[in-house]
This record gives sequence, C-alpha cells and structure tokens, in this order.
Amino acid sequence: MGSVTNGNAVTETDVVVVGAGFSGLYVVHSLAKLGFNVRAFEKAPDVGGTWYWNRYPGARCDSESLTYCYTFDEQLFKDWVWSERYPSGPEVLKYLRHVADRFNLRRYFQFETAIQSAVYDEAVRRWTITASTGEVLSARFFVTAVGNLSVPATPTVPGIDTFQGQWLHTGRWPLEPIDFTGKRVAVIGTGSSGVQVIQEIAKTADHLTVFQRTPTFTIPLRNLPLDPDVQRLWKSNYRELTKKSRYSDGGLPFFVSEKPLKGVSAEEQKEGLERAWGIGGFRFLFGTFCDIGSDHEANKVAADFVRGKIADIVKDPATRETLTPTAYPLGAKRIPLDTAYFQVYNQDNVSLVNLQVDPISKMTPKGLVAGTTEHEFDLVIFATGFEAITGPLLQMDIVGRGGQKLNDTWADGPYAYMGVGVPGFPNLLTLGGPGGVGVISNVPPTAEQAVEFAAECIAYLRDHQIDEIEATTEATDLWNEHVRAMAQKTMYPYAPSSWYNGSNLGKKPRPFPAYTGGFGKYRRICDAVAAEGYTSFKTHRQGDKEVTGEDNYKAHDPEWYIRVASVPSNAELASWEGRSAMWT
Ligand code: N01
Repeated sequence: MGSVTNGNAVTETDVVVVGAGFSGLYVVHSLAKLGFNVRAFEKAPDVGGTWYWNRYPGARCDSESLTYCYTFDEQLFKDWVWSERYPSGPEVLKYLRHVADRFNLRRYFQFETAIQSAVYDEAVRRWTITASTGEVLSARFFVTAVGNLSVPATPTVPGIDTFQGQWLHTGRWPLEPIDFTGKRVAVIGTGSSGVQVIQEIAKTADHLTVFQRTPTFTIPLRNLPLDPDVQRLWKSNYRELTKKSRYSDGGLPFFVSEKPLKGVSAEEQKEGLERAWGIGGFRFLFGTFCDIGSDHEANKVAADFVRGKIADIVKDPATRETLTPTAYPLGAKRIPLDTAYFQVYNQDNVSLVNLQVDPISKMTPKGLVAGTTEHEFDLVIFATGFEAITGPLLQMDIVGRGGQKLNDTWADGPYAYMGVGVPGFPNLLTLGGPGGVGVISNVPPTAEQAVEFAAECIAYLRDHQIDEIEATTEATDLWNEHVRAMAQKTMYPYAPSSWYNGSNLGKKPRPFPAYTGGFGKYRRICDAVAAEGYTSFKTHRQGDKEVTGEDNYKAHDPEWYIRVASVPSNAELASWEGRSAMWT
C-alpha cells in the first residue's frame, strides 16, 4: 500500500525487517505466515548474512552441522543432507539459499539495499524508514536481524593507502578465489577467523607472517565426513534432540557434565580432558567438568592441559612461548576450534611476530613496519574482527522518542532489555541484541527463539489492539543488574581484550553484554514474560490517549528472573510440539 506525505511517496507496511541471515529469513517467514505485510532489506546481493561475506579460505562453522540449522520445520531438517561433521562456509550458504527457495522468501527482500535511517514518529506510533534507494517506508514495527558480527573492524594503520600490494579483511572476502602460491602474505589477528585462514594460507603461501596481539587457546575441531548412520539416527530422533537443544545451556543437545573437576583425582581429571580433546569441539568445555567455566582453580587445570598440548606441538621454544596464553583463563575469550593451527608454526614458510613486543606503527608501499622491522608483503589480511554487537545497529541512524539517537544513547555501550527492546525506542525489536544470549549460544536455535518471541509478541499486540510497546528503564536496569551478577560467576569478565565487551577496538571494557544463565533458562524467562502479556513492557492501546500499559506494568526484580528460570518446565516441554507446529 502506498500513501503520499509532503510530496514523497511513502510505502506503508506492518513490519520492516533488516537482514537476510538465520534470523532475518525466519522472521520474515514467521511474520508473513501470521498475516503481516513485511518488507525486508539486505545489503548483500543475496541471502546468507555472515556466510555471504565471510568467504575466506578455511571458513567453517564451529557448531556441528546437525545443530547448525533450523529446527522449526521437521521436513526441512530431515531433507537437508550435511556432508561433514562441521559445515564449511559454502555449505551453510547453500543451505540458507535452499531455505530461501523452499519457503519462497526472496520475494519479501530487497537486496543490495541498506537501511539508512529509522525515525520513530510518536504522533502516529510508527517508524519512518529510509532505504539507500531513497524509498521511504512507514511501518508499525522495525525488526533488526543484523547479526552481532557483521561490521568488520579494520584498524586505522597510517600509510594503508600507500601499500602497493593487496589488503583484505576476512569479513569482506571477495567472491573470486585468491591464489596464495608464490606470495608473501601477512595475517593480522589470531581469533577464530585468523586461526582458520592461517591454517589454509600456510599450505600454499611462499611465506606467511602472523601478527599476534594476544595468544589464543584453541581446541581441536576434529572435522570428518559425516557418517550417514549418525545423520540418519539424529534425524530419526529429531523431536527429542530439538527439545534438548531448545532447553539446553548453549543451544546444543549434547551431554553436559555435572561432575566438578575439583571433585576427582588428578588422573581422572587428565583422563576426562584427554577424552574430550580426542572428541573435539566445545564439548571440551562443558562435557568434561562443570566447574571449568566458573571456578578459577578448575579452569587453571584445564588451561594447563591446553598449554601442555601447545608445548607438545610447537618445536621452537621462543615461538612456543609467544603462542602460549598465560594472562587470562580458558574460555574468557571465545575459543577458536582448529585443525592444525599450532602445527603451522613448525613450517619453514611461517613466522610469528609478537605485537606486544613489536607493535605495528605503519604500512608502507612494500608492507608494514612492526617494531623496527619493515616486513614486505604481496597481500595483507586483516583478521581483526568486528565492531561487534552494537556496530550493525549503530550503522543505521535510528532515532527514537523525543529525537534521541541510538548512537548517543549507546555511546558508552549498549543499554537494552532482554536482547530485544531498547527504552526510548518503541516498536523496535532487536533480534539477538544486547542482553540476550545471541553472542554466546549456538546461533540457529537462538535465532529461532528470538524470532518466535518477537513474532508472537507482534501478533499478540495486533490481537489486543495495542499499537505501541516499549522497554522501560526500570525493567532494563533490573534485567542488566541480573545479567551482570550472572556474568560475574563466569570467566568472561577476565578477558584482557574481547569483542564481547568492545575492548577489542581499544575501547574501555563494557559490562559483559549477554545473559550467561543459559539459553534454556533465558527461553523460560522470555516465555514467562510472554505468558503474562508482556507486562514488563509499557504498552499503548489504540485509541487511548496515554500509555496504558503502566496500569499493569511489572518490573521484574532479579529474584523473579531466577525463580522463573529455575522452575522445572515439564509443561513447557510438553507444549513444545504444538508450539513448533505453529511455525511450520
Ligand atoms: O575476531 P576476533 P574473529 N592490531 O575479535 C586481533 C565468530 N566466528 O573474526 O585478541 C592487532 O575474535 C585480536 O587481538 P586481541 C566467533 O564468535 C566464528 O576472529 O583482541 N591485532 C584478535 O586476535 C568469533 O569469536 C567462526 O588482542 C588486532 C583478532 O584480531 C567471532 O566471530 C569463525 C587488532 C580478532 O579476533 C570473531 O572472530 C570466525 C589490532 N588493531 C568467526 N585488532 C566459526 O564458527 C584486533 N586484533 C568458525
């Protein structure tokens, strides 16, 4: 439907969605199914989100294939055949394209189009949204599905424009493959992207120089072709495994140990860690002992075990010392999974520069200067991460109540309610946003939960003639108090620099931005908020003069969240099948 305001054509719609990754595709599907008019926008030329852009060699997901997919549609889950234990970037992209085709979702999207601004009009309780094409839309709801790791961060290095070779960021890799044969290559950064790309480039580059700021722990991935029997078994247990994921701590249906490391002998500790090391993946953290992530002494035992593995692999003592993390607990930074990361440093064509000793001062036409040495390169790769969490939202000029800009409101870090709402920004739903579990839980089930919460909320508002919903500062303050108290029980606050708290960009560390109580508990809290009729938000009913939700408004204190999250949820489990059927 179109209308004309001040001479400009304005397209009216119920909801505008930004992003065509896991959340964006599913939210468009869900809202359309609920009968809403949806317009969706994506900067990239096609669907895929992070998997569209992160095409660097070696890009692979750290979640196992059978957990890294949608579960809302049983037949989709059963029809799609994964080829490896962990999916490569191209395989995830192929899967998301299949989903878009299967549910005919591309018709809602306008690709190669960015949302430039979104301004809330308090008089009509709608967002005025401007796209890079110049199109202006008026929508009741603005739903962001922009991911947390979608704006690459390239450090400002003096002289970068004078470099005569090529430079790239892993998060914006070109479509054409790059041949490293005969090339002198630099990789700056040793997070998950750096570890993956370093392993690949070391195979063919004439010489690879790795520039490391903080040494990283890694755990073996142990990727394999996916055994067809495992895949069949998993699919035949789809319902059980999906329920388990949906109520698990990390969005994964695997065994979680309840045994404390400190409660067993040194031999049992070593045996448990060794077994998990052999299995590979994040099970090393949660499938071995339950106190590794919360108790510093237990964590040190596990960290020493990993340090021992690095010592076994890396032959040169000085390189080994530079590569060994000693200054922070295991798991305080997101741990990369690797195939042969530390092994590459035994190759003659690989060298390591410790940026803590020799920082990069500038780029030159020939390469870059670190310490007093000029290193010459044909190709410099920044694997330096992202303007995480807030970056993609702050790229759009979002203006809320009273003309307040999200950029100003979040100048010192994100301020948000339960990962979905922002005080002062009514009818804005941020899927996987700050204060939720988006950044620390397996993406697809987490995205499904966020989408279902948002879509059910929007449908509830329509059905109750409510035209405005807004997180309050009281509820947000209490929720954040709870989130911070929970994070203090973990290793996350002890990271020296981390994209979780913005310190990767050299900024002052912010409080840990995610709920660490577990995905299953977070789901229960969200479900309880929905079951109460969203009374922890302020709402306005159509036709009323004032905001009326205040009459039954409840700012839940942290004790309420703990109580709700801890209640055994047999009823929730029993109702899951019916609820899931609603979305297929
Ligand atoms: O980014 P990162 P990433 N000068 O921020 C260094 C997901 N992911 O793209 O540790 C020099 O983790 C920085 O140093 P430091 C996953 O959640 C998943 O690797 O901050 N160095 C660090 O070494 C992951 O956690 C997958 O001191 C600089 C590196 O660059 C998240 O994305 C694959 C620097 C950045 O590491 C981000 O991973 C890839 C500077 N100015 C990514 N600035 C899979 O599932 C930063 N660094 C497999």
